[in-house]
Amino acid sequence: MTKDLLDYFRQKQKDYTTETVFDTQCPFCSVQCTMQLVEERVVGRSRYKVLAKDNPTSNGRLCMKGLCAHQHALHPERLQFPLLKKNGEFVRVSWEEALSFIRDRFTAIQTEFGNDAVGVYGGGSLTNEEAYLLGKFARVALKTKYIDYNGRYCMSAAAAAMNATFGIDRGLTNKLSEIPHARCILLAGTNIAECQPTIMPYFRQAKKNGAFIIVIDPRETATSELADLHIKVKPGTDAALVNGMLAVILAEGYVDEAFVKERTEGYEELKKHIEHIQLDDIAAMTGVAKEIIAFAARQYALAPTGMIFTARGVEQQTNGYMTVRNFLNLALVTGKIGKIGCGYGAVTGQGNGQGGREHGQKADQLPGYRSIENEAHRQYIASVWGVPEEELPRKGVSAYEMMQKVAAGEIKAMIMMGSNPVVSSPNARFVEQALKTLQCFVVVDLFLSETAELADVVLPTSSYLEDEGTMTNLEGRVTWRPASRKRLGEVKHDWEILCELAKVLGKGEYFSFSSAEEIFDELRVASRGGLADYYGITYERLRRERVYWPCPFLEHPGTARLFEHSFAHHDGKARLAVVENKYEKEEPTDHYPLYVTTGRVLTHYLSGTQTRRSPTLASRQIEAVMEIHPNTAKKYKIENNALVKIETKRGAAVVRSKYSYKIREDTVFVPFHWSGKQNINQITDDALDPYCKMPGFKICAARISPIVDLEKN
Ligand SMILES: Nc1nc2c(c(=O)[nH]1)N[C@H]1C(S)=C(S)[C@@H](COP(=O)(O)OP(=O)(O)OC[C@H]3O[C@@H](n4cnc5c(=O)[nH]c(N)nc54)[C@H](O)[C@@H]3O)O[C@H]1N2
Ligand SMILES: Nc1nc2c(c(=O)[nH]1)N[C@H]1C(S)=C(S)[C@@H](COP(=O)(O)OP(=O)(O)OC[C@H]3O[C@@H](n4cnc5c(=O)[nH]c(N)nc54)[C@H](O)[C@@H]3O)O[C@H]1N2
Ligand code: SF4
Ligand SMILES: [Mo]
Repeated sequence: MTKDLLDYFRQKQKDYTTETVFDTQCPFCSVQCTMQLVEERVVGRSRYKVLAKDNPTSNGRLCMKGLCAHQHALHPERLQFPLLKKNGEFVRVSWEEALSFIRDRFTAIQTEFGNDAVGVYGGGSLTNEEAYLLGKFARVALKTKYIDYNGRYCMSAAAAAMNATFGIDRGLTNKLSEIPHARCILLAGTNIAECQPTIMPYFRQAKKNGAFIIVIDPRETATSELADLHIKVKPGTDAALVNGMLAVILAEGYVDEAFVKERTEGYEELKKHIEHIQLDDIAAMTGVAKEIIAFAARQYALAPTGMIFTARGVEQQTNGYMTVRNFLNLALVTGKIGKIGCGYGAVTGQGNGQGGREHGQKADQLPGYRSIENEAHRQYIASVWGVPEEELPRKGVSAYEMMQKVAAGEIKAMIMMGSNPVVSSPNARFVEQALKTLQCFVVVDLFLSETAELADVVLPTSSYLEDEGTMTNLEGRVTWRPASRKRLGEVKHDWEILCELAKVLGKGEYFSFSSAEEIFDELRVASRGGLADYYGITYERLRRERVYWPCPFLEHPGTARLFEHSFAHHDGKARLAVVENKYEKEEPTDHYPLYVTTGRVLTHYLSGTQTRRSPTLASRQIEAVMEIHPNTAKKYKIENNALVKIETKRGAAVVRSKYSYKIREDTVFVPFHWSGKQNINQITDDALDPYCKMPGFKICAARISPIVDLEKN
């Protein structure tokens, strides 16, 4: 080709191709991997590339969900305009009409039934700024005590347990990069390989360094492939299993006496309790041989360093709180905390599962982990917000209890921001029916989700590509998510929506923010002096680094490792707890003979609103699949890849069978990412943990039967 011709084509290419690069952070899990979306416009068409960006948490790795996230964000079904239901149909309306409608309905309902007749339901996908503002909106603009969020279904058991034992709750007590220093790692009810895949290299490195890895899970998973010992525990029995391990540790003298004496309270009671534990009983309860229990106990206790990680497998139980407390007992009696390679981690779930639980979305909480029932805390936050302390509501109730109050007609209106409980709540049919009774239901979402379908008003919000803000990742590190893509249609950011709603409700003066950074600056002050102290963290700093909280002043480096010298209780000591082997749970019966446990698969995320809209991710798994042992399947005449009806006392779901030798014969596993007939939450149990109100998603008793294949008849 001649040079002229080449120049001609080069010029032509320039005319027709533009490239825009958007720096952002994955909208999905708690690792918060960083990336660039490259948008190429070629002759009027767009092409997208995703490039991983380095950061000290995931070191430039992305999993396939992150690589595909833009597919839902750019999906044609993204909401672009406010919708109002008129005669049962959604019609496009202006923001003005939507906001006036909400103002009129909320005001009328509150005037007639009181402020608490309106509830607020948030989510762990919201940025810190938005989670903070949602809490402030409930307390200051609506003056309602009823606010809670989907993290109740996620982090509440571990959070409550850490608060009780340590006096503070931060997902990981140590930074991820300490994992390779641990010589024994206990992974209980956590499937990191599918749920936080980009942090797996830390565990692989630990193994290379000689760590002994113990996985406790009723299934073999992509994570248990790493294990030196896989304990295939009977679902729901982890608390007893740990009692067995503690019995061995105490009996064989592996207790770190000096640590226990100096740094803990409650050892005598624990010791008395553990003396009565019989390993034979524990083996019978858990389905794990006593030799295995003893072996695991010795491996952990005798290793020079060790870390324990739990996630929803042990936490989403009606004794999730007590179970986590027992894992913390294990770390404390062996002195394996507060040192390099020694610590605990509740592997956080959602992108902002950590920050979302610190700044006031929770029923009993004010920003900075302050308590809404503590007079000094109320006084401080009231002063930051410029409202009289006595006007701040008191504590409300947990997420599922709010749904019960909706069903009972006590909560008559609701605003939901960032959750899809029609798919993700336990006993989902009940929740769906309850939400239908609301006199005014407002949903703020990216899509017309299964929950948004039930709303009177749906407000369109911006995605991770468009909405700047901060998120706090699983390490307790605050991260800054840049976002610069132009918003579609009339979309507004969640925080803007809250500011505008506050304005029409006559409270605009408390919500006069014009950027996420301005909100963050108020959050910094509101969190100052609290347990989750963000005061020393600024946007300017976050643009350069990811900062661990607590970070009380500007020059503070952030706190990577907690509890080196003391715990956060007033006397500096951690609290050991007496944990029973058994707490009441739904158990299999003749009529409902199998355990069902629920969870996740690699390619889908939570209620699936987002990942089911990504062609690449959806094609990897298009429907809900029940993992079942072939022996169990034969017993119930279930063929492989066949449709199966799965029933509990609460209802039925239809899923496809998948034979697997990796699961216990008394248990089936179903992911919860699908809706309609496939929604497994139609059958899950709505019993709540009495301490933290976590539902027991991970265990219920069910029966299964084949769906008759019509073609064969
Ligand atoms: N791909 C993907 N990744 C995600 C998410 C997603 O939806 N998809 N969601 C994010 C969120 S919000 C969260 S909370 C996390 C959740 O992360 P995880 O808690 O790791 O995920 P789950 O699949 O819910 O449950 C983990 C394991 O618990 C096991 N399990 C079930 N019952 C028991 C039991 O009684 N005892 C024990 N020991 N184990 C049990 C299950 O077999 C499962 O392998 O993942 C985050 N990352
Ligand atoms: N059976 C069973 N059920 C479970 C679990 C289980 O293990 N088993 N796990 C539980 C856990 S751990 C969790 S975290 C919950 C989560 O369950 P959900 O709270 O339902 O979580 P998502 O699917 O993320 O729903 C979020 C909704 O918010 C929208 N959204 C996403 N980003 C934003 C945003 O920035 N702003 C706004 N306004 N909307 C946004 C999405 O489109 C989606 O419709 O599910 C729980 N349910
Ligand atoms: S889903 Fe989690 S691990 Fe995967 S890219 Fe996103 S943040 Fe990273
Ligand atoms: Mo979660």
